[in-house]
Amino acid sequence: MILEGTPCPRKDVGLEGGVRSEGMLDRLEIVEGDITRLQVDAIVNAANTSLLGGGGVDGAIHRAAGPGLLEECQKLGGCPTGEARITGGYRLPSRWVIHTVGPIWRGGDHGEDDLLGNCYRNSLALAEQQGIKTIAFPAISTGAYGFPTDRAARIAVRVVKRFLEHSTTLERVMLVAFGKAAYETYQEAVEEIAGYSCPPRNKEGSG
Ligand code: AR6
Repeated sequence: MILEGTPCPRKDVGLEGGVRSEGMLDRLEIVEGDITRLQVDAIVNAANTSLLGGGGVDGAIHRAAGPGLLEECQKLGGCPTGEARITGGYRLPSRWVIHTVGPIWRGGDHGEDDLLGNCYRNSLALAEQQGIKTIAFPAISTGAYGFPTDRAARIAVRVVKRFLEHSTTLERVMLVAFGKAAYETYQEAVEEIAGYSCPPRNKEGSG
């Protein structure tokens, strides 16, 4: 296992109102750990509009990918908030990196929710265009950009859920929680929005 924690969901209790999105339920997973170690087709970077690197997950991705990533990013000419761009993954285990720019939290009435939703939607659309089957997202905007984590988790789950209801090419979408609290926040969001229970973190067999 590369990551700690138990993928979620395992338990399919269906969606409320009798509408079952058969495939969606086992294509959305919550995992805890370092996104740079994930063996997926693409990892998403929570970048800034320059696309020239920074701290947080952006810094970790650039460090793990090596200088080739920055060289390619320099040719992209930046990226507006809410949009997404794709590059290679260089020394990362993932073949691609999708860079998206989350909104800076300014109290919630400056379009932050829509912009954050756009990040997930545009990244997933780009992945689909590229034929990517497995993709992992960090909790965009919830670090340096100050977006409240529970609100961001609900937006992430809602957008991914809707997208998967229409996508036939994406096989697995992972929401990566960096730490226990973030994992629990995602658990709650999945239970509330997708209508199923996640297993407790680090259940049986992990101590
Ligand atoms: N794996 C998974 N998640 C991580 C990792 C990791 N290795 N490292 C941090 N996180 P942030 P933002 C989580 O600040 O808020 C950068 O300087 C972290 O706990 O990385 O979108 C950019 O260049 C948090 O939940 O991104 C921008 O200037 C989440 O990733 C700015 O920060 C996002 O935190 C973007 O801020």
